[in-house]
Amino acid sequence: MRQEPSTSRRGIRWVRRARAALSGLLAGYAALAFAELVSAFVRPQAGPVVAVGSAAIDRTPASVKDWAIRHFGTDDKLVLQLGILVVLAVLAVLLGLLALAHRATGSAGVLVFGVVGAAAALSRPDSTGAADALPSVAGALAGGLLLYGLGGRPAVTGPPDAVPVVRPGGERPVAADDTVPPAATPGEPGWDRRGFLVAATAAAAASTGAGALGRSLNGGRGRDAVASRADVLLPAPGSPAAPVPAGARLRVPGIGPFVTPTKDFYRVDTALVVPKVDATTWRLRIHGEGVTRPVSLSFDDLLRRAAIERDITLTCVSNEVGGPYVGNARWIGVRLADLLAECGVTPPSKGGPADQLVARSVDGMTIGSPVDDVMDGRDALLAFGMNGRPLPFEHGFPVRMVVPGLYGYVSACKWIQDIELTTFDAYDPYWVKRKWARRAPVKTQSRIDTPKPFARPRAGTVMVAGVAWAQRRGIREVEVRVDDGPWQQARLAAEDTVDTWRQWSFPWQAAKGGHTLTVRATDGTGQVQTALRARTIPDGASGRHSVVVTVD
Ligand SMILES: Nc1nc2c(c(=O)[nH]1)N[C@H]1C(S)=C(S)[C@@H](COP(=O)(O)O)O[C@H]1N2
Ligand SMILES: [Mo]
Repeated sequence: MRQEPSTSRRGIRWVRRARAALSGLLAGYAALAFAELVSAFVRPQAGPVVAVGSAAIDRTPASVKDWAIRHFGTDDKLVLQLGILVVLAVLAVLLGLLALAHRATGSAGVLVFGVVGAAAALSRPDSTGAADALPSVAGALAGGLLLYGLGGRPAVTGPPDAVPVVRPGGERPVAADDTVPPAATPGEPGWDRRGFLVAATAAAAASTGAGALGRSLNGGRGRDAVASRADVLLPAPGSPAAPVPAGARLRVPGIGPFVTPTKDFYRVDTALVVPKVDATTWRLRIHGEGVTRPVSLSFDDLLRRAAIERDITLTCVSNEVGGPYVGNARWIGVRLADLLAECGVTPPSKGGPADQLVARSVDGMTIGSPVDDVMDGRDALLAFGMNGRPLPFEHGFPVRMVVPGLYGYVSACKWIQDIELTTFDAYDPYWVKRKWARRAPVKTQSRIDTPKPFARPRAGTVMVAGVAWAQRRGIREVEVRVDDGPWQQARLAAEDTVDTWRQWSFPWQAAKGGHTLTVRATDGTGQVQTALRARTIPDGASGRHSVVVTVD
């Protein structure tokens, strides 16, 4: 048949393309695997995916970050890393195809990714120096060499185990095993099919081995930290939290628990790899303007101080009206104000030179709080315990700040290692550089936990219930409105403290049909929660939570 040759040529072209694409993917895989291995000798955070992901997080506009948090919640980091991997896979395939036509150029393209990864790693605020570039560079070299090698043309077009035999008489090389299919089609560059398969399999196996070794070494790095956490004995607080009043917990099905279980406590941070800090080597430095007696404290130094225990509701500025980024926990730690006073710090309202306290974490986060707020008598904590246990790594082990009444991004530095006294004029911390407000006290808010949006309760008495919070001011009243009806008093659970949220419930005589339930709170100063809607940026969402239900 006439068509046959052209059909098989087309077939060969496709085989070559498929091989090239596979070579690209393998090169990308090898690059990431070897980068993982090398990162185990530098720091896991210096690995290219984490470095590029973190650099992307740092550069994400506030609105996109908000969108990501809204849509993916705490999974936003997983989604980001998967996204990076998908993009890398596509680019790897393209580089493989490029290498088919321009072997050196395609292979060199892999090195460009190494440069990008290295630049990202070096640009991180927690970068510890030039070594952070090594994982990306080493990975890219491995990937580039592999792509070059897989595109290579062996000396003869036989399978690699078909050792060419050159007879003394000078005959032409012959394949040692003539059952092997004939050598690659003339003109096709590179390995024959079997040679390619062997080389590709070997490369995949070596990469998998390198990556697995890197993984396990990286995992091992955290062992000291895990051991140090297991060894922590929380001190009995000299000033325990008053027991939560029995009336503070409502028994309404569907309402969030008064104390948020640690495993359900929201998590918001920029860390792609949760920092694992060894408490035995951890230190906290306090220094800066007006600090007449700077100190560097160990974890044991902190544990030896008088501990206090407090119930404090923590809120994220990214929480939408009705959103989940708010939680209430029992914290144990030391009073930050006492420590600051011992260091000679005077709040600006009493003539001190520094009005901003900048907390720095081991992962380079900076969080600025007003010195006046931290020292005004509220229970601002350097916390090492949460709900009776040492802080979980996700929530800042070994030590974090917790300041009642301020959103987390201006107060609640996790994995803290440094406190610097400075001024708002002199320094903008991480989120302020990204257009969030310098000062952000928590806004009065209330939320309907039950019924859920679009629920279909039966007509009759329906329990509407939820929480309301206005840390520092407390909650005085909660009201519910059905459709455009009058505001009606909800029953308030007992108050634990002004720094904790308050549960409320409202027995609603529900008539059939569609209804909108709306809630509003009044804080301890008599201020009614505003109906004015504000976005989360720059200083927290406002407006009232509504839930639409259909009564059957
Ligand atoms: N080191 C560090 N601390 C941080 C953050 C962060 O990104 N990095 N995020 C802050 C924000 S925005 C909030 S709301 C709280 C959340 O604390 P949680 O994750 O324990 O709930 O941590 C704060 N502390
Ligand atoms: Mo936050």
